[in-house]
Amino acid sequence: MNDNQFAQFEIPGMLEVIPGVNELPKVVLTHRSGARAEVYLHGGHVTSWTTPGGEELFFLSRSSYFALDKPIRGGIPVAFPQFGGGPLPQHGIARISDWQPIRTGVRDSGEVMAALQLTADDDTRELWPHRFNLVLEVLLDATRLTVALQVDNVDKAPFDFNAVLHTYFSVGAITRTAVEGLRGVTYQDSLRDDVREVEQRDTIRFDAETDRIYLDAPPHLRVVDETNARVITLDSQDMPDAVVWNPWIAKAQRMPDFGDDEYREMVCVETGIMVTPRTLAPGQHWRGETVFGCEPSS
Ligand code: TA6
Repeated sequence: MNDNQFAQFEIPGMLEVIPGVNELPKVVLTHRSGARAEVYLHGGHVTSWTTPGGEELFFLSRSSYFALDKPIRGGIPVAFPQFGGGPLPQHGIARISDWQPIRTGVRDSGEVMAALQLTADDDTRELWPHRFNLVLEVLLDATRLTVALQVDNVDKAPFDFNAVLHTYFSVGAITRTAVEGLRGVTYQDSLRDDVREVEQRDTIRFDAETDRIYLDAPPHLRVVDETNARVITLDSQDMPDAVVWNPWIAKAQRMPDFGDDEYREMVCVETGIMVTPRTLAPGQHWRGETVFGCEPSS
């Protein structure tokens, strides 16, 4: 990355583009409160969100790859246009592609904004033969991080897509962590041949591998991190489904870019279009967002 390649996007004291791990370029947003966020151009991948007091709220594996042909393990992988397995690479092409910054700024109320874009090219069309624009917009203030995905069909034919923020949260201890807001929601259990059942629990706790897709989930979810006495809130718009995932022991050991014991310090609560793909006609636009908030727990 040469020095002035991204100079036009930088805002002194609030937004810079600097070399990250393995010299991969990352956008660093700093809010006047001291809150910070980091987004790698590789994958359009948010890897860090810290409070004004310096608490890291996203999990990032100490074994993560930072390589152009591999996804980063942790933060917010963007799954597009496919969620999970299928004809494309696992979780699609967006998280293993290189994005470009397209705009940055500071709102009147002080939020710091950065938008990155992935545009279809020969490489993506080789895997997925459609012309699209995918934009990730990040907005940072003292207590919230808003992450929006926008898809434009710039092709002459419709296409179907999934779009997911596959968010990894850092927690003090998975055995003292709870996910709330999903009682009464039908889920598909990825560990039991996608059997569908209704969530009976107000508070979901963890004592084994958990991998469930909740269909038509409520827009407001909570991740209660008892060890750190904090609650992460998720408020989504047009992100109809949610996933709750922890690999637990055996799966953690099978993942080369994930420490054997790291399952203890993370939980994924993912938001987006996971099950029924959305269809975009030529010229159509979709936008979904999740507002992440952090508040002390009583
Ligand atoms: O969202 C849950 C999930 O689909 C799990 O089944 C697990 O595979 C996880 O995503 C991580 O997938 P990845 O391809 O990033 O290793």
